[in-house]
Amino acid sequence: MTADTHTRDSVEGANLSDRPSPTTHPGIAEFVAETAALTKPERVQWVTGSPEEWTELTDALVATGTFTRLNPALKPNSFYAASDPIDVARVEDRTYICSVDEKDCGPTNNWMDPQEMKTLMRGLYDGCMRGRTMYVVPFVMGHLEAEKPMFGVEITDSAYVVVSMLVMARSGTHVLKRIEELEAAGESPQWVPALHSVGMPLEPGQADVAWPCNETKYIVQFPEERAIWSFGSGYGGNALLGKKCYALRIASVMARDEGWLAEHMLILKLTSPQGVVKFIAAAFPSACGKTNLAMLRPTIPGWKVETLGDDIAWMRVGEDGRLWAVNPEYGFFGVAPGTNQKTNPNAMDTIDKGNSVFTNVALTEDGDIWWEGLENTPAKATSWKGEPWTPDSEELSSHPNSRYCTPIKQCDILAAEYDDPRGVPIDAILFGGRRRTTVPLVFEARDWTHGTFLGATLSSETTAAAVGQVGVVRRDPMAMLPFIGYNAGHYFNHWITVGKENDAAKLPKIFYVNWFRRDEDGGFLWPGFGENSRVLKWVVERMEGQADAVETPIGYVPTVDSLDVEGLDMTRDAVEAALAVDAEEWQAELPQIQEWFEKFGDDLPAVLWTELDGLRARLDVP
Ligand code: GTP
Ligand code: SPV
Ligand code: MN
Repeated sequence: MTADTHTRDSVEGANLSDRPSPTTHPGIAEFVAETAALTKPERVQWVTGSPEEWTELTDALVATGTFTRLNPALKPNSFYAASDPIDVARVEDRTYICSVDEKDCGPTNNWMDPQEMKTLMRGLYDGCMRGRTMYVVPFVMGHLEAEKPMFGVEITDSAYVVVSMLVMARSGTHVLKRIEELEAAGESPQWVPALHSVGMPLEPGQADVAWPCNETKYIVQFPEERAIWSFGSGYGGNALLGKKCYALRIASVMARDEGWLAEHMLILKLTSPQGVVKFIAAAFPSACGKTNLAMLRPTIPGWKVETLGDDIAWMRVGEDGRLWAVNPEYGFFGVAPGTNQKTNPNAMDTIDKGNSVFTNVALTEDGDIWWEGLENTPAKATSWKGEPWTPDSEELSSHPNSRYCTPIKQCDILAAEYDDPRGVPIDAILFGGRRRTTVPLVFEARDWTHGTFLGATLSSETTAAAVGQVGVVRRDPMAMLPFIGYNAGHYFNHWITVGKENDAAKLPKIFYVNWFRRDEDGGFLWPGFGENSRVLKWVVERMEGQADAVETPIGYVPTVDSLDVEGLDMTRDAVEAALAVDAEEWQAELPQIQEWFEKFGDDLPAVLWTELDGLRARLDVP
């Protein structure tokens, strides 16, 4: 250690110990003290969640150039941010599940020995917060009043992350108070330590940049310890650690151990014209339509959709044998491009209320935001890269994974049940992906095990939500490929077990959908968005025993007449094409599924092989 850093250490040490510890919780106090000693920040700030603090944080972000305040007449209390172009999406190849035993991580995750990873990362964290503020964000995923609240404490050196966490998760002093109360009552509440740094210390006199980050990135989960270490990125899924890292990767491990499910699913409430209410959960891979379906405005008369969640569902079998779901989040972190008053009016109304952060979209001259697909194309704008942009520009104005971050409470169609810690009983689960061919608009699984097979073999084109090639078909089981915190073979088995140990009649019915099938000219066969209400109607009518279906080798597909296409500008041929099950196309899937299953060796539940054999036989392949 140089004399210089030594001096700074002592100053910082004095700084920290001068203050009374803001928490009586020994574990949290220790996490904060140890992290400060390692990362050596200039100061430590406990995040309260007060409006004054929000103002201070956002003013500071405007001062450093990270934020541009949007025109308050158009988007009150809202901000524009542009990231470093090397930090725009989740980094799956830098994401690790550091289980003690490599076998528990499974063939679909990156693994490193936890001690080795910690040694490596301690090296990166050493002094990484120099010149910065270390923020401590107490948060809870799900309800504070839950029977067993799912607490977390995120330490971060990014004010952008703090502001985003305040939107996306219930955060601040009231959460810390609750942890302390439970602790004092001898309940030892569980909390996940989540450490985040952008990995860009500031030397004395060094000017900051608008989007600090590091070329080296690590997004690491320690499943046995229930701990998260993230380094080098400020982007949503890599940095807002309550979201994918906790509510999916760590929570999926807790769910395995405790007999529940942590899933990459939206939750919606659907009411029919007759007043029949159904709750539907749906798992589609990243940037494949969850937010849009969750907030759908039905085009068919008399039907109503209300939103409960757009990204994550935690589901437990209740005493009544039904599967009850809650959304652990407090905001939406939605894909911007393609969102407009036609495709998703409810999202537009939510962000128009303000209190939102927009990242990597375009900034207009009147201080509003714009992106590809939004109405009122501006004559001039500044692109996400900070360059002048016009409609004639060759480059996109907005990154394809640009996002809005907005409070869920601002959504006009938020269902009242969102605030119920018990959640809602799920009637149907939809799996779906982005496939140009092969997969019909909708079909129904034969039973829970077959539904698990459909989930386990879910395939979709890759999207801009993760760094890497876009448009490549891959298996994305239950839309959880990047989010299963343990061996995916064991995860499939967990799903099978939920079906076995419970009354199948009370569990949700499982369906599979594909809004993205194309015609010969490359156009979408199905109009999508609000028109997807027609598919939801068929799903409800199937559950009520009212809609016809044809039994095909892959499952139950609507008859052309059972799908309500009244008023749709679609020929009967086009509807048939959207629903078609082509035996040859499905035969071509078989070797791919076989290869996918072989990855898991003995860890794949045998019944999934049986399901594959059944499909093969029904497709008349010897
Ligand atoms: P994550 O937040 O990444 O988990 O994604 P998501 O599943 O919530 O995806 P989202 O609803 O934001 O949709 C991603 C993209 O798909 C957007 O550009 C949408 O406009 C587009 N999209 C959504 N639904 C449909 C649909 O029914 N048809 C078509 N063609 N596109 C759709
Ligand atoms: C996803 O990629 O599935 C998202 C966005 O929902 S992020 O939270 O950044 O992972
Ligand atoms: Mn997601």
